[in-house]
Amino acid sequence: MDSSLGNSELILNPDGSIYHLNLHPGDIAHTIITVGDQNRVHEVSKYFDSIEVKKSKREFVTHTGYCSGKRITVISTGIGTDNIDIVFNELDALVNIDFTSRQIKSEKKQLNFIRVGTSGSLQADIPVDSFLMSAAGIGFDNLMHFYDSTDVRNTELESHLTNYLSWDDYHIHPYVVDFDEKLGEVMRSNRIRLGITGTNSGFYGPQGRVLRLQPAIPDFNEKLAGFTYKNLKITNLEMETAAMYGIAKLHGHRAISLNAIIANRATSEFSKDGKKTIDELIQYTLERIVKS
Ligand code: R1P
Repeated sequence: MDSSLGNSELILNPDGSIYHLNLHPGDIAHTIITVGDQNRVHEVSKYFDSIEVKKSKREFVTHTGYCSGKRITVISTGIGTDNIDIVFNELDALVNIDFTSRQIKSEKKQLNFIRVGTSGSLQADIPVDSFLMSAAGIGFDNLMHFYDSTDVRNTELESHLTNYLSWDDYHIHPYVVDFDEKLGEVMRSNRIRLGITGTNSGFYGPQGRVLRLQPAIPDFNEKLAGFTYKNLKITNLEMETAAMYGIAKLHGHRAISLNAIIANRATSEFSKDGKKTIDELIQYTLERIVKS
């Protein structure tokens, strides 16, 4: 039986690059920083000593270069878990699928993913302009339910949360995936707090923001903020972490999500200089990658 991947499944551009990312195998390093905003790619790569690859398509901008002797890729994912599905599957394909034979390689390469993103805190005591590392991601979107993913999920935390929320009427089935502990150790310091991150499929209603539309679930953020598991609280909301943890783990890669807290939803504050906070998190991240 022909086990090669069909043209409609592994889609390559006429120049042989992968469909959405426009990248060839060899264009990426094994250490990959992901950012949401494509303009943030340059904010990371400006600290590189040299840049050897600069490619883009749609919102997916990639720079690969060297930072203090370490080869690093920085790529923008755009917003949301739907984009994470595309970016993470295509990055894995670049290292673990032979584009000529269209066969999955027998020897797998492991990638390290580090998200440098922004997020809103749900806890009054986690101030704007602080850093937060996601010990786990709770996906309120459905992405991981489309994969055979039970083995990589923290089903114990999932059932605690489901019992606590009692949201059966809302047809929401949160999935939970833990961070990679080894990468967590590399990125950890007194400067960065640990928490459980909620990932949702929108910025307004799905994160409890009310402008003109009324929410279906009353006190969404307050309810999340009240949940505790093994001394960790749900600390923040954003739109990528749970999916990146899930897809990375399913492929056998490592992933860690680092958040610059630029909003505090409990106190209604927003950072006066979020750009500076993000820049500090970028420098923090690069320092730790280079040292590792
Ligand atoms: C929403 O404004 C976006 O900001 C956060 C959310 O996860 C979402 O992608 O992260 P980034 O700043 O990394 O994009």
